[in-house]
Amino acid sequence: MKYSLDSAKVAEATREWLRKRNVRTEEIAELVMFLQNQYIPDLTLADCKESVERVLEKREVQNAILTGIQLDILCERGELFAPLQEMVKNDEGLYGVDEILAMSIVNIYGTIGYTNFGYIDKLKPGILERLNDKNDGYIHTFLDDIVGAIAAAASSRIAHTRTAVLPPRDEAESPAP
Ligand SMILES: [Ca+2]
Repeated sequence: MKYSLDSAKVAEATREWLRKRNVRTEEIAELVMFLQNQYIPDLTLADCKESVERVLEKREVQNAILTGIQLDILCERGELFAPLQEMVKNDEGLYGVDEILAMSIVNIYGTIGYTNFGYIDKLKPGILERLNDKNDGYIHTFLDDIVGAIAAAASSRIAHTRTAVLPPRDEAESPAP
C-alpha cells in the first residue's frame, strides 16, 4: 500500500503526547506572557494562548515535538544505545542536539525568536523549571527546549503581528521590541 500521510493524525498525536507529558497550552502561554508583557501592556493570556495554538498547528513544529518526546521516552526506558543514553539522560551540555531540534521551531518566525529562546532558557520560569527537575523520574532533555522554543516562536509571532500595525519605526513614539 502506498504511504500517505494523514496530517490530522500527526496533529492529534502531538496534542496527545504533550498531554501525556503534562504540558498544557496554558503553561506555554504563560511563558509567552512572561516574554512579551513588558512590550505589549494590553496583551492577554488568551492572546498568548491563541498564538501558541497557531504555532502548534505547524507541521514542522509537530514533527519536532513528536521526535523529541519519543527520544525522551526511549531514554527513560534505557533504550538508547551508549553513549547516547548517558548523554541524553544527563542532559549533557556538549550534546546540543536537543537545542538544535528546538531551533527548527524557533526559526519559523525569524531571528527575533533566538533572543527570546535564550532568555527563557536561562531563567527557566514556570513550566520550564518543572521540566528541568532531574529528580522526578522523567527525562525531558528534548522537551524542555521544545517547550521554550514554542513559547519563543509564539512570542515572535505576536511581536510580528503587532509590529505590522504600528507606524514605521522612525515615526513610532517608543522603540519596537
Ligand atoms: Ca535540554
